[in-house]
Amino acid sequence: GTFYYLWQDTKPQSSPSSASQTRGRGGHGQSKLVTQPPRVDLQGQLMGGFDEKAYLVAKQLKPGDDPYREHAFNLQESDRLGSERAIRDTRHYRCASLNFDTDLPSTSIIITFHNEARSTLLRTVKSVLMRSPPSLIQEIILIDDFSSDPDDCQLLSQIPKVRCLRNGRREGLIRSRVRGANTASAAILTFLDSHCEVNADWLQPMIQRVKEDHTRVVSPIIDVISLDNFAYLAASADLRGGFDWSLHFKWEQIPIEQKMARSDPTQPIRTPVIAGGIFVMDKSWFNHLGQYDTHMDIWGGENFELSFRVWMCGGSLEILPCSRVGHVFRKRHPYDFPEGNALTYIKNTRRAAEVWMDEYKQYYYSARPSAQGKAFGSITDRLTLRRKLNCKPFRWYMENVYPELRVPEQEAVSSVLKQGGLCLETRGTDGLGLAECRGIGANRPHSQRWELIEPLIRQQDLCLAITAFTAGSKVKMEPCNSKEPRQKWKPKGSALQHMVSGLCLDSQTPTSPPVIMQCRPQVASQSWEPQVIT
Ligand code: UD2
Ligand code: MN
Repeated sequence: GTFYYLWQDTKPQSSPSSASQTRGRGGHGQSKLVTQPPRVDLQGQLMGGFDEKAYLVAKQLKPGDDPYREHAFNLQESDRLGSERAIRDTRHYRCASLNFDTDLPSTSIIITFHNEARSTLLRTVKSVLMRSPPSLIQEIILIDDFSSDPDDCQLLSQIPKVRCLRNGRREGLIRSRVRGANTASAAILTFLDSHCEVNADWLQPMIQRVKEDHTRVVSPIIDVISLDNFAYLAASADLRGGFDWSLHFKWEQIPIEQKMARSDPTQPIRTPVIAGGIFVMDKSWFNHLGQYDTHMDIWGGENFELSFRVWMCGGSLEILPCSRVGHVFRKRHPYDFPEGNALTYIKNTRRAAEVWMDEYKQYYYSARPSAQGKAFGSITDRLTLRRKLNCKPFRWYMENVYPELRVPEQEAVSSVLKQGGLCLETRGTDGLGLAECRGIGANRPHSQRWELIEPLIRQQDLCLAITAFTAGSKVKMEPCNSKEPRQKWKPKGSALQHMVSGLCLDSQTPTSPPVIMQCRPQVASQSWEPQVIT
């Protein structure tokens, strides 16, 4: 369950002295560098009678204690920062000029935690109160998942709008969030981890998107708060959520085709899965879709289950680049798993795979052989839910939402690519041409034996690639790389279409080397019949 992430740090860093500059003054492009805490009088209103000093002082690191031991981040640094601080406004500058409806609906913020550090928990709550339009915050619901000290939560309920619910036993984050959602009074739910800091205008873009279409489930860009020094670092705006077949979450680059089509950096980014911790969802949509799988325990896997369910049952997932929330990413779990970390992750992800992944679950089991035979409880209710909601098959998800996720290579089937009586063959080191079909046996450099493993058209470790993205460009052979856009092809009728340029493989005349041309159905020079050979 470790996260890895990429960040960019291109914009000028604010110096401590610039923290005193007021926002929006001067009218220069750089005037919104820092997201300010509010003026002191406003803080009084926001925090009510809550005695912040007493709350923090009661639980401080003792001299000589390892600052990483209890929370897997540097507690000393977190405590030193206090309950609020200015952070850099990490959004693209064009985000600041977006407009939102004046009558946006309010939201219930749901934060579940188990033994969170007081300083990070308070900063999370306070950043929400400070950096959100008050009218949008209906309430902040804290679910104390049976932490050792009930006061961690209880004392915070002295802050206006903050409510505290304590579990009578350890439930894990999934059932805790459902408990929070069930008592929420607003029509929109906002989930947060307990060690976050929200950035300027984080909430409006998300509520706006959900208001416009209640089936959207939206996430911010999750900035990185360093677990060592608590520096607030801008995450790259070109990432989305992805995973591998072992159901391990990862951040990945937006596919090149989508990136090229993005002219407006404020536009939402479609994402196959969400990281899981920070998202906004319409409450009735959350309930309609079956909330969460409450037989999942403690931590992990619920983000896949929710993501598959949202996409396959008629909704969508997106990341909104104009909304930024910082989160302390850790390298290990600071808390215990009653059933053990590995078994819990397997149970949860097995449930997600068994309910949602259809025949594709075989790839999950090959990637995670230890999952086979492990207990995962009954999934009857979730299968019934899937049927009742009339959700699409996982194949649809693969084809329409996450085509970049390759299914593991099947034993390759070799075939010739036949055009009339001629066959496509390689010539020399990287050239190509058409020649009389000689059938099998011929080895490189004049091989006619191809393996079509979408998206690649390969001969051993060399793959068919275009040389440029324009009509008339030649094709050649080069070392295979399934991430290389020039090597991505898909069948289109009897033609072979290059996925990114949309152009088709064309032999022109049998004597000239093949090129890519505008696709024309049925034209002989673009027809390539694969014929399996053994
Ligand atoms: C990520 C998500 C997290 C969750 C998880 C997969 C982000 C930023 N974080 O892991 O929200 O989706 O992936 O399950 O996307 N907690 C409890 N009870 C428990 C265990 C945890 O309340 O038994 C709380 C915990 O205090 C925290 C939240 O659940 O507030 C998420 O736990 P985490 O921070 O350890 O998970 P993280 O960020 O590694
Ligand atoms: Mn977290």
